[in-house]
Amino acid sequence: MKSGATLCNDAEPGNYASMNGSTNQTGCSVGSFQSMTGQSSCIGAEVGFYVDTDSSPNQLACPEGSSTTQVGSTSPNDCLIDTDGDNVPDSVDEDDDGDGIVDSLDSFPLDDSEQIDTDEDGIGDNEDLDDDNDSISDADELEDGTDPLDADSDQDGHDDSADEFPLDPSKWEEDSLPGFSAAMTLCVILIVPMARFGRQRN
Ligand SMILES: [Ca+2]
Ligand SMILES: [Ca+2]
Ligand SMILES: [Ca+2]
Ligand SMILES: [Ca+2]
Repeated sequence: MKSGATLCNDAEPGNYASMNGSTNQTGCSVGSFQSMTGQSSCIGAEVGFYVDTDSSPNQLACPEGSSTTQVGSTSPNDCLIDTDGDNVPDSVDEDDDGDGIVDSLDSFPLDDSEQIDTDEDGIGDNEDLDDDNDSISDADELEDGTDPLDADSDQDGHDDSADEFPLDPSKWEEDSLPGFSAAMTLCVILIVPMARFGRQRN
């Protein structure tokens, strides 16, 4: 206020006056701003914003896809990558892509459209047309009643694609006997008649 004046001046934007009788205003420090006149304090830059100059009337937003971790940031360097744009940077966000699956359980922590890769071929189950990589498409497996997430639906050691009875754990091909491999089945077919023939000759 000038000597002899009867009215006080309001502190200007970017400044404040904290005490009655102030003869001058004080500029806001870096990391804070004041957009209004006549204020007694400044406001710390909000999360996602920074102020890198003194006496600033406004705060600056971080570039898209980045955020600060706390209020009062003083530099654009405080803006860190924030994949899901929730103002929690990836470095401190437990779910970087914001798909509801925490990073430690998410096979695609930076892709909110994928979470699981059953056959670990690098293509997420949502995009992968053959989730268990047994050469039978998910659509065909659902139609056939086999498990699209398990290459060996009946757990008999023979993948669905090589199993004529993919839902019957006791056999996997037309000529196989329950519990016998194809080679053993062939032996039984050949040896039993030969043994009989041998007995007949004796
Ligand atoms: Ca985030
Ligand atoms: Ca996630
Ligand atoms: Ca896959
Ligand atoms: Ca399949």
